[in-house]
Amino acid sequence: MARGIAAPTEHQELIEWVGDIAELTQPDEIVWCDGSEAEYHRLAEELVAKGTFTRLDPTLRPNSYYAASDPSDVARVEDRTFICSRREADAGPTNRWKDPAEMRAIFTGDSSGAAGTGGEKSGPFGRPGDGGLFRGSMRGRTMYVVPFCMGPLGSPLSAMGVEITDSAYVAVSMRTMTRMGRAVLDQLGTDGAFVKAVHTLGAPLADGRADVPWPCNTTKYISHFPETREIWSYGSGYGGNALLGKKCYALRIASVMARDEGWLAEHMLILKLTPPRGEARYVAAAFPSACGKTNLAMLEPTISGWSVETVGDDIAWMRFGEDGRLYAINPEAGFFGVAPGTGQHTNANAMKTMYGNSVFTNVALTDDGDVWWEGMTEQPPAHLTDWKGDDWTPDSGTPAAHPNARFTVPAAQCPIIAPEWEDPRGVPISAILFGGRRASAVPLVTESFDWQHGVFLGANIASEKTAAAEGKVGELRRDPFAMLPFCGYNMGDYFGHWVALGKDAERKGDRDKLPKIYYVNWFRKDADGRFVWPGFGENSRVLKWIVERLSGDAAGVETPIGVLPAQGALDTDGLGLSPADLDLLLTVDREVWREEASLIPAHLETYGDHTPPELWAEYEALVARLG
Ligand code: GTP
Ligand code: SPV
Ligand code: MN
Repeated sequence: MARGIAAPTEHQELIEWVGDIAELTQPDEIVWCDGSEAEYHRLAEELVAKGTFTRLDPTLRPNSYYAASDPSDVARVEDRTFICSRREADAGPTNRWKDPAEMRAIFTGDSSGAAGTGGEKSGPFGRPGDGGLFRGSMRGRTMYVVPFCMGPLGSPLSAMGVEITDSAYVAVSMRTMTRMGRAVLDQLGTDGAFVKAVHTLGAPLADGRADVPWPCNTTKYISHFPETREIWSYGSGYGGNALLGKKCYALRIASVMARDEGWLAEHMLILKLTPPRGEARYVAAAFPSACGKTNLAMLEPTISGWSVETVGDDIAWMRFGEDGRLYAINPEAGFFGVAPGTGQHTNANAMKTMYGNSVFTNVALTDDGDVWWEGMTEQPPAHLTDWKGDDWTPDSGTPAAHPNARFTVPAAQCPIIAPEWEDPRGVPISAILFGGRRASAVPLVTESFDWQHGVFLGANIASEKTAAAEGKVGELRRDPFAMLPFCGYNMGDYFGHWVALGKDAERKGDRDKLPKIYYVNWFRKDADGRFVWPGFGENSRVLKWIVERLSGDAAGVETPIGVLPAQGALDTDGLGLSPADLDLLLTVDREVWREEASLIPAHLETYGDHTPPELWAEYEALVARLG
């Protein structure tokens, strides 16, 4: 950890940029993070002293901390998230757009519109006193310079960034979530490319003003400049808004890089599945936020002889290799997972992963200095301190943990982490799963007819909203490819990119090497509102059918919406599902699906002439099959 202005690098562009941001934001001090364990401990100590962190009992959970956010700063703020492309059409109808010059003026007060050039002004961001949210926003605070790498260091599939932040919570979290510090500066050398990411809590400490445990601002901006590959985040300390390597870079900016360079940056888990006999397969799956990626990635199969290992739980970067196969890396080094619902019976591997070296945000505190949340154990403790800091008992009538409470843990601690999870070449993907929360209509599993039909299924993902973002929980919304909040450009063009990759493969004669695409739904409910499918470890049965389909060993029946397991092909032995349950999970009700199909044109029309004609053709074909 280097204090003061002396930079531990000779990368001139980086040094100048850090100087510019310091001049704009006016921190008391600049610290270059080296990513060492000693630095982590020192920052954690400082956070304990400030009241942001509460140290958990080290005999129960070593080197672990509890943090409670400001009650207003608990999730991603989608309506404050902006894509500032030069042309509004490039942000598309589902992102909030602002002109880049206008957004810069809001941040820096410099209305000249020239990014990074000072002209006749005193600095690159205009004169002090010109206003702008970032001007002086770090006063009284330390500015941390956090060099990070998304993906294994040195992998041709990886990419680097530097986050400047005035939050020590962000700095320590970035150490868990990314490869961070000295080694990244070394890799950057004197002229390596990096994404510039600036984050401020927007809570400067004016003369003598006391700090609070979770500083933030009621004004928030999560802004992306896709053409210049920059991120500016203001006013929030919450993960998805503040850990800029994650959703802001690895999805929003990276999806633009991927479009330009012919690869894919996706909201997907990556898992390795090994059958009792036969070779291991790698599967990627996109489900919307809080819809089961972490759980599927760490699944404990209930069927004997099968094993699952984890490669990633939230983001996949994928590129076609020389051999025509699609290779994926997990760009992250940690898990930032949903705590509620995670327990010994649902996700024992996640529980083991967070044995120590973990940060828990917005969970509840037990009286003996550990953490708890709904679903961790069947019986809640008799007394807790809830996420708001209030006394809590099982009779309180409110959740003890916020529904979007999260754990932050190193991926390497996962007991089933795949040995190849950091392989610089990535892992070859055999199947891609799409899915969401659907109480009705959508079967347990559907196989697409081909890549293009699979793209159509991904484009039509609809899911009931969860607590991962601000807004009404439970409302059904379209979340194409589980990327609605994360696509950094026009979603219609993104569909086109997926279609084009399939056509490329076909042209090269690699059609059969494309991953097969499936649609799954663990969340079907019966008339009493009960989940019909037991989910979690039992989802291995669906993975089994999928892998057996890949090797031609499982039977399927064609339906108007895709191929479903033939009778008896899905292993449901010992589940005790009634014939009515099975029927609900594995049949396509034409009437219901005509209704579903009738909603598709309005969805595709959202993107106007950016919607690829191939998706309209898929829609027409669906309607024809439904009769
Ligand atoms: P993000 O980190 O927000 O992107 O979410 P995620 O997709 O990784 O979601 P996660 O696996 O953390 O699951 C979120 C919630 O869904 C948890 O409360 C889980 O208990 C619940 N869940 C996960 N898998 C299943 C399942 O198979 N069935 C049911 N009923 N619930 C599930
Ligand atoms: C999600 O909301 O999809 C997450 C958590 O994985 S966050 O990093 O906050 O976006
Ligand atoms: Mn996510």
